[in-house]
Amino acid sequence: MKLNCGKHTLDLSRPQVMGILNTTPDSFSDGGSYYADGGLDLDLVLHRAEQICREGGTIVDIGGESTRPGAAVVTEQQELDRVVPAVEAIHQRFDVVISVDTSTPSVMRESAAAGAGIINDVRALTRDGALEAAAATGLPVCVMHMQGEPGSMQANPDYRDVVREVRAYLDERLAACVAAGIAREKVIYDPGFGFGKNDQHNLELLRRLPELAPPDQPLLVGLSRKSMIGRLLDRAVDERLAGSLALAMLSAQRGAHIIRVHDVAATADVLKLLQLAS
Ligand code: 7PJ
Repeated sequence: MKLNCGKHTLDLSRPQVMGILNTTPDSFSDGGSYYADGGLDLDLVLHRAEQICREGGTIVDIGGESTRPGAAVVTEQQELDRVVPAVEAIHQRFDVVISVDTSTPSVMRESAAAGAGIINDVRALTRDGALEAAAATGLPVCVMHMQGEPGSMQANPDYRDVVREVRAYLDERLAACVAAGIAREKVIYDPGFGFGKNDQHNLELLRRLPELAPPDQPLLVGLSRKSMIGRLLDRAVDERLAGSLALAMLSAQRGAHIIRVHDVAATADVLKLLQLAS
């Protein structure tokens, strides 16, 4: 399976590592890392992008909105200011696919113009104008499942059959994407681990990962350092590497094509050995 991302093509016959770069002041793991003197520092952003590339990441995922419960609401202009200059700077210097983690139509359009290669939307292109904006870029889109809204989604997640419900939602978003003119093979499925799911829901989604997407659809998984690992293993955010690696390998074995992570080098090692031993 191949994924055409503008001037780059990703080979999804082996799992690809997507490295996380949050240009937010307040994300749970790397929030505020790229700020100096109160503003976003593009040199720090470029340093992180360089690290992701050097360590074996083939996609850099740039986000300008924290979806952590309780995070500050970001305005459209703030998001544009955090994301678009970062996309432009990375695009000029590195031969890597740039993914933008956004639900905002103007951020999709301007990021694509600045060189982005994937649109990654935790709201699955449900905001007004998002489907049209994403379709107009011609880029692949990642549609993620979420139950509820970031501020309250973990209060009381509720499903009869979490796998069937997540799958049905993603199938519905695929149909909406295709109706809007996005090529079917450019729609990436993502169950949205931790987005309106308790630990049992997340574990059931992991166990039955192959049921979550049609076999010919790209599948992205994000579990890196998430609070489920913290709760199941009783580990603080900076003690979740082993747990994250275990889940990255499990996901790849169960069919994930793109693994979204903070710890790129360690994940790339694990996936390389998995490939060699498969
Ligand atoms: C995900 C994401 C995910 C996709 C975040 C965090 C929260 N995008 N953005 N999938 N998670 N596609 O990293 O813990 O799971 S932000």
